[in-house]
Amino acid sequence: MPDGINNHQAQGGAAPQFDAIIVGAGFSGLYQLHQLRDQLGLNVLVIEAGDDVGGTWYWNRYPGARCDSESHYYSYSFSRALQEEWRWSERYPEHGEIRRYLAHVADRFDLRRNISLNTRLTAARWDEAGNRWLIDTDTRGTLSATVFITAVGCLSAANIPQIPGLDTFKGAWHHTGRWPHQGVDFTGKRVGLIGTGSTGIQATPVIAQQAAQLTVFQRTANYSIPARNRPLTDEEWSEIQDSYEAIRERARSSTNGHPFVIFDKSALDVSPAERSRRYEEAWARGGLGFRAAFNDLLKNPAANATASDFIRAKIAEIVRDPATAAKLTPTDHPFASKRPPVDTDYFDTFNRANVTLVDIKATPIERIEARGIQTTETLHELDIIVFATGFDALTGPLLALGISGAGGHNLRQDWAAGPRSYLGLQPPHYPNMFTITGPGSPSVLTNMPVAIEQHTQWITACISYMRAHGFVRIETSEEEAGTWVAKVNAAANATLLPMANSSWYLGANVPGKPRVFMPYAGGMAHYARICDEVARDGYRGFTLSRARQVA
Ligand code: N01
Repeated sequence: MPDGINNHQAQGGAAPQFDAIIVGAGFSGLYQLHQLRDQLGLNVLVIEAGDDVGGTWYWNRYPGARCDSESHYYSYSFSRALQEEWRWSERYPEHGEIRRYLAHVADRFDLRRNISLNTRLTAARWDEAGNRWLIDTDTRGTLSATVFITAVGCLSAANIPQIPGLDTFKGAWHHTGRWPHQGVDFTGKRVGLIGTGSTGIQATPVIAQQAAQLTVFQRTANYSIPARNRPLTDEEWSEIQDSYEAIRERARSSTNGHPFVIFDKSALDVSPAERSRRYEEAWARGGLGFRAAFNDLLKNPAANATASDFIRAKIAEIVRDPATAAKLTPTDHPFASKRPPVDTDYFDTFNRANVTLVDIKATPIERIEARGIQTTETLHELDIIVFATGFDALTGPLLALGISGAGGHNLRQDWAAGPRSYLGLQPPHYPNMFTITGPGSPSVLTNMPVAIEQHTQWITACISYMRAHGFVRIETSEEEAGTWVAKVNAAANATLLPMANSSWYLGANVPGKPRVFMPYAGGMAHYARICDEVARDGYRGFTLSRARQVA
């Protein structure tokens, strides 16, 4: 049993008290625990619904699941020893390897004794009189903490479309974000896969190799860049080790947490021949760094059109059937205005005899029935349906927690028209609560570990400051949140990001969700500077109170 949890409640005692309760044992929760416990000496508990650590990578075990950030920087930078002892095997880490890494981190820093696995938070309530959070759980009753920290990730609430008739389907169906741990055997099966975002694009080529027949149901055609995954050689690894600090520094001082060197020219300031050479080089290198081929691809529509056209031409080159190539060609949004997928043989997979593409904008899904998916055109008979339909991103995981704050506030009601939060770190009316990579912070627009380390370190410094100065309560105001939300909107509007109508950044993928651009697009390094200034100014925008003021 983790430290601090005892059978108080079974004996009818008060809720066990902690200095901090963290929900989620992925990248954020593990590091936040390490800092609060081992730097500040706090009594901390992490609550985790899964039966092991891993967060996103605990749940996302679908075929082909691997990170699109490169392994050597999709990792923690806070411990040089950890960095030196962990050897990544491939350019991009596969889901199992990331889980092994996070399990190693949990063991190495002896974190497990403060993690309560198989424990689901069922509600979190601010107790004004006690100036504490009361955290209801399914297995350990009610716990109490001075500080409540959400480390639930941005992409953890599965979006399963409400297609009529799903319950009548005689085969099996799975959402990629809730993949069975024992895996799914596609051998000899007729498989239908719905969704062509990063996940569907990773899963399609792998499922196609095993299934008898794969039918991909595409609503929006997507740009995708080849990953060019491969094993990392010893020579490459030793080069990485030699320049690790510089790589980390570049990642931290970038706009997106990746250590890419952005070519410092507009795509329009070079000759067509040079532009094409640069795109070819970026395509050959592969990965998300394609966006760094020029410095204005996400700002200038004309510059972006050159990249979009280049990728469209590649699709036409790779896919042999012109009608399929045309369906796969994105036309309704600029490249990278949705999160660009990174693939291994995605477009080429449509050259296989056992793979079919269905454009469900042209022939929408009407219903699911016992034998398969019925579109307006035909019945696709299937044994297995894979929902690669993404997530109720950013707000979904937080709203699922059932959080109620001060003065009768309830997060679901407060965010009915979109998330309102100061710096993406705390909503008004929720004292002593922090949201790691919450909406309004750069989060999903970055290489996540960089955003996570910045947030958790900031939160740790804030709690340390409060304790050093005798503060017991920190809260922000509607005014601060409103000003910050305006900045989040302005930052998005300075880019092409809001131009993708179907983007989950805007909540557009979930019916009924307010259309609000949720992450902060002003750049990771710039955002970190703002957070540092806020701290330096005595936590400007927050009100800090001492015990007697609170009482
Ligand atoms: O989800 P998505 P994802 N009927 O929302 C379609 C991260 N990630 O799981 O575009 C039919 O992008 C939807 O269509 P449309 C990464 O940040 C990271 O693929 O809304 N189709 C779309 O095609 C990524 O961006 C890694 O028109 C429906 C697809 O389903 C994020 O996760 C790896 C539908 C969903 O695409 C989400 O990616 C994988 C419906 N009712 C993912 N509803 C890393 O490497 C939705 N769709 C770290």
